[in-house]
Amino acid sequence: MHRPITVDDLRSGGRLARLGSRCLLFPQIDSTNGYLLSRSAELEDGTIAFAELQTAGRGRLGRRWLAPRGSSILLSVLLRERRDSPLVARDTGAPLASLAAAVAACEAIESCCRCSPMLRWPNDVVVGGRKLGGVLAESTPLGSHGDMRALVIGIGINCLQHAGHFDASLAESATSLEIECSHAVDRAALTGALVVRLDERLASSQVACDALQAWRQRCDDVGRGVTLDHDGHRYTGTVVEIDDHGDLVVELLNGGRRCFASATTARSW
Ligand code: BT5
Repeated sequence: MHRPITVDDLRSGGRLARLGSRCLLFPQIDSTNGYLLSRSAELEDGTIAFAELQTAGRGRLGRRWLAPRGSSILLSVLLRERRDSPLVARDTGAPLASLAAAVAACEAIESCCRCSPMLRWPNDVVVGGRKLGGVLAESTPLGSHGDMRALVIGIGINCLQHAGHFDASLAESATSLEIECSHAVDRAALTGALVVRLDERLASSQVACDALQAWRQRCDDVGRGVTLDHDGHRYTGTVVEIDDHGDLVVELLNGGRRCFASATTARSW
């Protein structure tokens, strides 16, 4: 059913501890992440932004997120965190927050759909080896003292697309719940479930740290071959582990072990 998502849908999953202080719905916007980041000084912690269409949806490293109007969940949340919070510490890619949100997306999908997504480092939600969704965590300093940061976590989940709805460049790599599930997909119910799971997973930095374990259990990257682009160089090797910072540890083909941070590393599909 193609009806726009409402504020009631966003709150329909149950009681919220941190998220939902304010819920903003956009029929069309450039990017929900961009909106929350640019207004982070005036918006409250826990603000949610949801869009039916993004005209400049963002992926990592300057890439685009493409989704037809009304087809998807395109949702971002704003958190105000101390600069030394594990959620934002080390780099602006905020790897722990991103991993926690990806776990929340899988949990929400499993609770609403007969579908069990997997996770692929650093931020992909996948089904059958195809990308169903992605997470983009971005952060910016707040205020003049510099001890607080705005952390914006955006999630895109393909819900109602059929094969022909995807951009030609995504034909081989993308999928949707509509394609993967043998039943009608309730985008509104899934949106409510996602907000609740995000609320649980992002309520505190400790909970987000715990999400790392859940993330590892849903990821089968370890032992697999991987090709990565980092700092102008291409690296090939075998994944050893995802370490406690959310970085990928790789045994390189040409010898040695190296750790790759998500904020600066692109992975070949
Ligand atoms: C991501 O980046 O996967 C993060 C996606 C985050 C999107 C959400 S939507 C709400 C919020 N507001 C925003 O502006 N963004 C967030 P990355 O790993 O860089 O993946 C991007 C790549 O995935 C693109 O270069 C395409 O190859 C592919 N792609 C684009 N749209 C896709 C889609 N709908 N389904 C599957 N793959 C897609």
